[in-house]
Amino acid sequence: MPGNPAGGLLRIRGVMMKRSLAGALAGLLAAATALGVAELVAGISGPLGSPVVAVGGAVIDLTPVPVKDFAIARFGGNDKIALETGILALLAIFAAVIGALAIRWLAAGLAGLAAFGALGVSAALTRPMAGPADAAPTVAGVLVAALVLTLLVRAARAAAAAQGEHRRLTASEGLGRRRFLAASAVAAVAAAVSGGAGEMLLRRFSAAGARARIRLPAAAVRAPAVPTGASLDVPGLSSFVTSNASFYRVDTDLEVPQVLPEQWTLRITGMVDRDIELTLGDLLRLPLIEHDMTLVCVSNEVGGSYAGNARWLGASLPALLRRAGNRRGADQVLSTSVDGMTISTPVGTIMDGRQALIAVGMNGQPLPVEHGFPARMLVPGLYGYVSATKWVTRLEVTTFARQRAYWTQRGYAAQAPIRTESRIDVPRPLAQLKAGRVIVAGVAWAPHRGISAVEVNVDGGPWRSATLAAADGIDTWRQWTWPWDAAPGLHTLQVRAADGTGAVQTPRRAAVFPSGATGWDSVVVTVT
Ligand SMILES: Nc1nc2c(c(=O)[nH]1)N[C@H]1C(S)=C(S)[C@@H](COP(=O)(O)O)O[C@H]1N2
Ligand SMILES: [Mo]
Repeated sequence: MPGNPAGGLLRIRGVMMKRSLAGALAGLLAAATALGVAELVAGISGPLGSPVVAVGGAVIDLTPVPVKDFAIARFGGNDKIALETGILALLAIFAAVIGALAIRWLAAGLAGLAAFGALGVSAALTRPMAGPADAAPTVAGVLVAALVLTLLVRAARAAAAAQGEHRRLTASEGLGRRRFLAASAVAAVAAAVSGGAGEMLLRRFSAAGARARIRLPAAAVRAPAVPTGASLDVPGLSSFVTSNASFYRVDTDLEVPQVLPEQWTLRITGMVDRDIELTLGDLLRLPLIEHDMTLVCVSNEVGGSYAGNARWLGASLPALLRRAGNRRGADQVLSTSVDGMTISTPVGTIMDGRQALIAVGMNGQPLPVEHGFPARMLVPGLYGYVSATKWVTRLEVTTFARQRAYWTQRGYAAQAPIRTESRIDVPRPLAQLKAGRVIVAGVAWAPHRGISAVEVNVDGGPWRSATLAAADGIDTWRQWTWPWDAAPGLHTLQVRAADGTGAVQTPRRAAVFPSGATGWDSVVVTVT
């Protein structure tokens, strides 16, 4: 076709397309090697420097509250997987673009890589627990990526140059292409092997082994047995005690903090007569209190599942504050976690006689790692974001005027008692039921006020009293049931509860932000 100008043009465009594709592939492979090598180095220097984790953590902290609420509501416990997938997808797109650029202008591609490196390093270094060593994984990854990109770009250019000389598949073109493919394969294998080795090395930092070796002492103050009749056996109804495995998890951590007991201490400081510092051994030697309480997340939507009930074991938080000598005038305990999370709790609430704990046990076991091992704070009646600091390591006695915590800086309320809520667990939304006797059942909670009544209505008719299961104190939720004579048709069931003061749940719909959702839960079902 040399005589045909249009054909020549097509051919040139075809060659350029191929070059861009080869460049994109080179960019992707360079990025994959960078991540693999970074993981390997993080396996030596520690998990905080892993660039995806560091960037993800920075993204979480910089995300505006409405987007966070959306992510929690939309992706639930999978919000972190969604974030990591998003980061990797963005990285892949940029890597492909950088590669396509590099094949024309290598220096520009390398500059793009350096910009990525700078982003990764600054994210790693600004993470709350990070040290200078946490820059190493990204730096090593970017250096190797630069090498891979350079080699692949040279090989691709050699192949393209041979093809550009208008020869049929000649020896030289075949050689260039083979060199590019071989180099690509080597890069892919290097990425996989270094990444895999890094994953294995990172297991050293796991706290699971240390947790398995902990023996919890017996409680000095046992919780009374859960009354028979507090725990009903209705299929589909939330069990009275939520197992550790099914307890909801909400935190800002992409990677669960791994705290080794021998490195952990709890410091109480600030407006106190004397600072105290406790090791885990010290904490376990204190008289431990067993207490049943329901923990609820402020992000729980009406009818949502971010609530759980457990038997906790821990040291008395008010006793610890008294031992430190908390001064008059201090109205806030600002607790800090190893992950940098800060949570503010009113001193008055902690000291008013309720069982506020530094908890070490959950349902007869050491705290699970994702629920705060080795120790977390708990205050009955308060939403988790103002009370339930996991992996807690420091309590500063201070004032609301002087300091603000993570979520309160982002506009959430500083005073946040858990709102009265009730939920229909069965029947499920849009269930198809047979006419006749149907058991409607669910849970209701108003921690530290207790539940005094639950009522159900059908299709906006009169409110009917549900039967409450026995109460296990005022800090836990209560199951309820209501027998319904269901007639054929489409029906809406609604529920509302009254707390221990007699106050009935408001029908007014309020959003999660800034102090918890309100409104009545409802389900629509079909009866035939
Ligand atoms: N360190 C730390 N503690 C934390 C959080 C967090 O993000 N980091 N989230 C809080 C919130 S918002 C809630 S609702 C509870 C949830 O506790 P769980 O994950 O054990 O259910 O933990 C609280 N403690
Ligand atoms: Mo929460």
